[in-house]
Amino acid sequence: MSALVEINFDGIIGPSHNYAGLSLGNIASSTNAGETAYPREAALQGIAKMRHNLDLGLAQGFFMPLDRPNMAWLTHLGTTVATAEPHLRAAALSASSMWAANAATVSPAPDTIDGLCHLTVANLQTMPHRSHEWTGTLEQLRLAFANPDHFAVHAPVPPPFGDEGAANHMRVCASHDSAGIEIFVYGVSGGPFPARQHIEASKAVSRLNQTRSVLFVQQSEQAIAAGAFHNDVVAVANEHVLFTHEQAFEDSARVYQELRDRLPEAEIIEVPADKVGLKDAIASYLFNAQLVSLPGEGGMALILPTEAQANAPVWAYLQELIAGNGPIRRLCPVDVRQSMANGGGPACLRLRVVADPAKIDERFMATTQKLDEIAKTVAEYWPKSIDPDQLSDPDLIASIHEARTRLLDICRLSELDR
Ligand code: SUG
Repeated sequence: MSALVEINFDGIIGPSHNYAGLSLGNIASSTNAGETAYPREAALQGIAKMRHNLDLGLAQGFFMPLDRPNMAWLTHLGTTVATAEPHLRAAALSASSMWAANAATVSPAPDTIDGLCHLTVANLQTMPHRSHEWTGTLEQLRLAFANPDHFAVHAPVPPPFGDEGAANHMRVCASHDSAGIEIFVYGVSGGPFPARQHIEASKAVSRLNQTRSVLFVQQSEQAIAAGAFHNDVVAVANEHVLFTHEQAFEDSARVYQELRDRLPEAEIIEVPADKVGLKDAIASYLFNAQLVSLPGEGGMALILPTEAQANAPVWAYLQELIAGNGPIRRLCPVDVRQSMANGGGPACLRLRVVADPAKIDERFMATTQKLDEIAKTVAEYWPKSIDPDQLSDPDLIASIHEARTRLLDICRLSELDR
């Protein structure tokens, strides 16, 4: 009897959430640089999304925010919060671990040679503010997925090969608990913007994760240049469905053919550029939806950012999509605007793990009651607002630290308090 289900682990949005404009090639991050951020509201939006997904009958987990500012990182750079240049201070304070899709690449047990569920932590080395996430992430994943009979957690691929985790990885399979084809999407060039996923990193992750059936696919230069800094901004897969923009891949015909050859029941929903242009796709984060299988005969649902509903061509396309007889039956807009303003949609906020929930440390598994307690702590301790020019304020730094400590405490995860 297989007990494997898809669990979405969301990164709880940390108390230092701010808009520092740190991600070149991420249009929302650049556009909103310098704006006032609202960490409390941001975290409550994330918690409401988790609650919504629990209410749909989906399994849900979460990760703790990392300790910010990262003092150890600043020390290695020979500086401190007080003396650091503003760009380094902002990088040390970033709450970017909220985007759990970049935490690791997960290859579930049915896909791997040794039958374990493998997780390789992403090195995120292209962006300085993300390059120091992996130590805290590794520590947390080793705790959550500690059971060696079911999981293997790997340290990141070494530099210089950039790896951005599950944001550039898709899995196509007949059902979550059957063997899948794992698609690793890498970039070669992004025009004016960096290609953050290196093919050598993708290959290394596929080896570490012991995957059996893989496809290495080049992301289109056009997509990266238009602002798709990760593949999950232009494509998403769930079970036998690949939902993708026409211009997501350099050679889409080959990708579709390979998929159909290996899994005849694969269904490819390609959104044509003349219905939804890359610009609207990226501004609305249409593809950064969580494409999920609802329990029972519910079919699939797209958990979309409200920005997709507000975009006329995108919403018109989606109405047409669900009116047809396809696998996607339901649209669920969710408000994650605070994260969206830094380029992080519903799918960025979560890491998918197909596993038996009973084998995971239960402290990381969500229930409505736990989410209520977390929301209470957030409401009490998360800063209401942060302006970028406040980042050196010692009182703010102290309150950010205290907020996280309180959260770890109520989640019985104080061993992560370092
Ligand atoms: O890495 N934004 C993140 C958004 C990550 C989205 N994740 C996925 N697509 N899976 C990034 O670009 C902005 C931080 C700032 O500018 O303050 C930032 O890091």
